[in-house]
Formats: sequence, C-alpha cells, structure tokens
Amino acid sequence: MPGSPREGRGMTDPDDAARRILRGNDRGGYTVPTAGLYPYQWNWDSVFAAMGFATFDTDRAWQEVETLLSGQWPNGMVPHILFHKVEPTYFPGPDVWGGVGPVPSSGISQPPIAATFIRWLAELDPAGADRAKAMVGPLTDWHRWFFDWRGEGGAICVSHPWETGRDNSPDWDAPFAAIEPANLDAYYRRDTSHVAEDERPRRWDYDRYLTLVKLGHDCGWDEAHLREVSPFRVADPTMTFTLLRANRDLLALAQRFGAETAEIEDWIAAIEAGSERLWNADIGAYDTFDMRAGTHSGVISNASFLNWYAGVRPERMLDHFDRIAGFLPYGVPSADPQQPGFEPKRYWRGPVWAMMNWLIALGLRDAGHDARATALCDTTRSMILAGGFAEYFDPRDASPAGGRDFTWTAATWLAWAS
Ligand code: 9YW
Repeated sequence: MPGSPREGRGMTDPDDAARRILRGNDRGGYTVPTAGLYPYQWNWDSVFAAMGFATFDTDRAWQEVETLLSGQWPNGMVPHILFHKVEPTYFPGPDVWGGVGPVPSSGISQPPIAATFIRWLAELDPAGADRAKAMVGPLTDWHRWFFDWRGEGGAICVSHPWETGRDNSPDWDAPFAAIEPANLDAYYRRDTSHVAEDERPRRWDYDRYLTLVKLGHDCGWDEAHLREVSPFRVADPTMTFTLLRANRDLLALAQRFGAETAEIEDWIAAIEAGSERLWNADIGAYDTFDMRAGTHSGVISNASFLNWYAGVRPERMLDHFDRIAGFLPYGVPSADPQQPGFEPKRYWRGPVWAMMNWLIALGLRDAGHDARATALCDTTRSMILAGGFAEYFDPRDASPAGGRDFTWTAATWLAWAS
C-alpha cells in the first residue's frame, strides 16, 4: 500500500535497490511487474525487465524474452499476459480469458517493443547472437499478426484498451460510452485491495473491459469474427508507433542474420503512410481514431509523443511537448493537463510513467532533439529519486502512486535514467 509521499528520498544506493527489485520480482525465467497487484508475466513489462537485467545479468535478460515468446499462439500473437501459475490476487485470471495458446494466457497482445530491445540486447551482448537469431522468425510472425488482423490502411488498431497498455486513458471514453455492458456475471475486483481506489480505473471502465473480454472468450478469440462484430476497434498511436519502430529494428536483425526482408520493408512503408491517419489536424496532434464512429479522440496522451520513437515527422508534436513541460514540473503526463479528463493520480489519466518517458526520450534523441531528451531524462531521474520505484507518479510533485517496487521503473532506472 502507498507509503509516504517521499518514500524514494534517502535511497542510499538506488542502483542496488533497483537490482534488488528485479531479483525480488523474478519468479524463475520470468519477472512479475510487482507482487500481489500483477502476479503474472506481462508482455511489454518483460521487455523492460530484460533491459534492466541486461545491465548486470545478460543471460537472465535473454531468458526473460525467451519465456515471453514461449507463449506465442499458433496464429503468431504474443499475449499480453502469460499465466504461468494461477495466483488468486489478480482478476481477471486465465479462466475468464480462455486464451488458446501453448501457455494459459489472455487473448490480446500488447505494444510490440520486443524487436527494438532485442536488437539492442544483441548489440550489447555479442555472445547472445544465436539467441537473437532464433527470435527473428517468431517476431516476424507476431508482427504479421498485427498487420493482418489489426491493420487499417497501415494504422494499427486495438480490440481492447488493455492491449495498448494505457488502460483507462481518456482516449477510450467515447468508444466506451457507446458500449452497453451486457450479460456480465457478478465479479470481484482485486486491484483495489492492493492500491487506493482513486488511483485505479472506475467500475464503469471495468464493466466495459470485461464485456470485451467476454466477447473474445465466447468466440474463441477468432480475429476474423472479432473484426466484424466487436464494438471496439480503435487505431492507436502506442501500437502504430511501437510497431513501426519494431519493424525497423526487426529489419536490421533480419539483414544481419540473413532472413527474408521484403515483407518487413513493405510493412514499414505501409505503417509510415498509415500513421498519418492518427494525425488530428484540429488539435495539431497524434491521437486515437475510432474506426466504428469514424472520429478522433482529440486526446493528447503520452503515446501521442511516440512519433519520434517511430521515426516519423520529427518536426511534429514539439509545441505540445514544450507547452506541457512548461505547465508541469514532471512530464510526460499520460493525459494533457490542459484538457478535460486529466486526473493527476488516476493511472493513465494523468500520471507519469517512467518507461514511457524512456521511449519518448529515445525518439527525441533519434530525431535530433537532444536538449529535450536530456531534460526528460533529468526529470525522470529526479522523479524516481523523489518518489521511489513506484508504478507511476503524480506529475505535480512526483509523489508515488499505484504499485510499489515496480519492475519496469527499476529497469528503466538501471538501463536509462540513473
Ligand atoms: C491491469 C503490468 C500492466 C501494464 C499495463 C498497465 C497495467 C494491468 O499493468 O495493466 O490489470 O490493468 O496499464 O500497461 O503492462 O504492469
């Protein structure tokens, strides 16, 4: 449960504390995001965990990603959660999801950052070349799954907000308002027994999350069917931009190891063009586009700033970045503080996520915006030193929120922010 608002202050050896968090969350071959609240293997969390491990144990880093890919479905999808062994502290568990892969799992994916960081790991650890080479095929199959089932003219859609990793962003308010929860069994949330209620999604959101899970479960996660019938199909900057970057890095891996490249080159060209569908000229920003309603959300989120990470349009989003940086001491907030819907403590409706800052800063650096990249790294460092290794932080004062001893915050510290 939440500690004092300044629980990070006074950490005598933050590097050692971060390593101890990774070791403590290691369940043998995979790492949980945090004990209790998230007791399973999450997809993009594991990739960040691997990068943290890479700073002191490269073998364990490779193993983390290998365990993640061991859950890949026959259709290529790599699930967002792998339920290696049942833990009663989390809901919804494997029975509710009914995933159809080799390991009990959820039925949706998560932002595909793996190829990007596997490339990085392969450069850091030349002895791991064979392990990287073995991942090129599975990664290609996973990226093809996105392209085949989630592509809409090169923009990449999600079938559930959980797939973006930005669960209760204001981006989903409008598409969720169009969903009437139906035939839901009574359920008991576990998250609010670990974390204060005002830092978590509302019941209104959970009713709709579970409606969509039930829909997928009831059709055996048949993507062709879901594409036709699901009320929720939203093109998303997290997915579109991370997949575009991931394809660039997969291409480099494929070239290095002599694998086929033509298909990957086609995906890159298609997604570069498709990312334009996320440009909302009315607000001069990237946002989500609801395929069912034919409307942009109008929400500026931290995912809106991943265009640099994807290598598209380096001149865009700078004004919004500077405006928000001038408004709040700690950025980048998960929702624009000058838009309605901003809630500085409620999860993806305002708080800052250190790992998102890392992705944004990587992009800023690649785009040549060095001063901003350095400034973002500096504020992330002071935020963690002030608040500890929390799941997320209040952008007004860096006070910690959500889960504690959090894997991806510790990993982000070790691999980037320290
Ligand atoms: C949930 C594990 C996951 C992250 C997501 C985050 C949250 C889980 O935790 O989702 O039950 O809502 O939103 O990005 O991968 O850290």
